[in-house]
Amino acid sequence: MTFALGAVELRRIALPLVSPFRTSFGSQTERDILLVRVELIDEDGTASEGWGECVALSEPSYSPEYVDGAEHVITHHLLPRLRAADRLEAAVVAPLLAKMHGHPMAKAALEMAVLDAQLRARSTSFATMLGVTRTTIPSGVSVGIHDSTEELLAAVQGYVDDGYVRIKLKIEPGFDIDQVGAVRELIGPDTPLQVDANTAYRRTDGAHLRRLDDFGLLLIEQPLPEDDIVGHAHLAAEVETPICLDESLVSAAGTADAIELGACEIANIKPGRVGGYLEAVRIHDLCVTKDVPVWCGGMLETGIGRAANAALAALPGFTLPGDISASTRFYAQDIVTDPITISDGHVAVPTGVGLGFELDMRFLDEVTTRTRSVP
Ligand code: OSB
Ligand code: MG
Repeated sequence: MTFALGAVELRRIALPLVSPFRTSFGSQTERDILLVRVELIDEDGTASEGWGECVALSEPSYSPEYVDGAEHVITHHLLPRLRAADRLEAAVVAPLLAKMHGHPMAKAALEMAVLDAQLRARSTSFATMLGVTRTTIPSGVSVGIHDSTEELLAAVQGYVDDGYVRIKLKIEPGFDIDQVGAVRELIGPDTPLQVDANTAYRRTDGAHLRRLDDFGLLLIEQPLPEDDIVGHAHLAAEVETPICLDESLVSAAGTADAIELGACEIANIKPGRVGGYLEAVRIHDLCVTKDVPVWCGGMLETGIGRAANAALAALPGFTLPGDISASTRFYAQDIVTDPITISDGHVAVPTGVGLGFELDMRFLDEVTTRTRSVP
């Protein structure tokens, strides 16, 4: 069953966060998200709808992409190339777009919408397509930078009470050693703890970051700028805590190189950052053969991306808890009728058709700020 591309709609939504989320690259209070709706038409003329979520943030502060840019490149450079294809399915999206450099988050949103539609057309789920057998996955939470250590500890305690099995702390110079030590003291030695610097340190910070070795962390995520692979390799030799890459990993080929160089002892896989779920699976497979543990990152997704991530993270190489928290960690209300919830520290792997979510169209319309049909 292959498809022709029918109607395409780009929708922007605004969702307020339940509390500000601050990282070393900035603070967010609201999420401005681009959704892609596609129709795939099968040989009999039957249309199937699919939705993709673009994880680009409002500003190019995490990576070079940003939501207005993603909408522009999709409209003017990516969609015309999909329109020209006569046999569309998720597997051909990346090859069709390969001549356009960069923009992995924009490409991933398109591939995701096509994937959702084709799975629905075939009445099957993403979990089934992936062949996963786990029915639940452990749930970790990402905790932002706070104005004081007291506020940080209160936030962490709340997430521990919610049942999260792994805590990740955002850090930056001036909000690191003391705060991580205080959290370790609060949660005790046995609760898995890790940190994420979002590129806030420099090569000369090795001795400083080595002080984190005292706290029994699972990993240090992306301490150095994304292009500094050799710096991460040096740091990995200097610091006992494993070095994990996030921003640096944008493809399977680049991930293989980073592993080869000793820069990537653990991999954070984010489908949007690497151009889609199919490339994410290839990175997972590569890491399994290289014995590199992987976990699934997050980008404050709605129920669309959160469902797909929960299925992906059920693959066997995802041996560490991901940033797949309950929808309520970020949003008072989700745009799906079946938001991800946490129970006993775990989230259920979605089994519904498509990527595994159903939209709450009433609420979606309420939070929509703009809808455009793209020819
Ligand atoms: O670096 O992992 C990151 C959110 C936005 C951009 C980058 C990152 C994050 C998070 C939150 O840490 C992860 C989540 O969605 O829970
Ligand atoms: Mg990160």
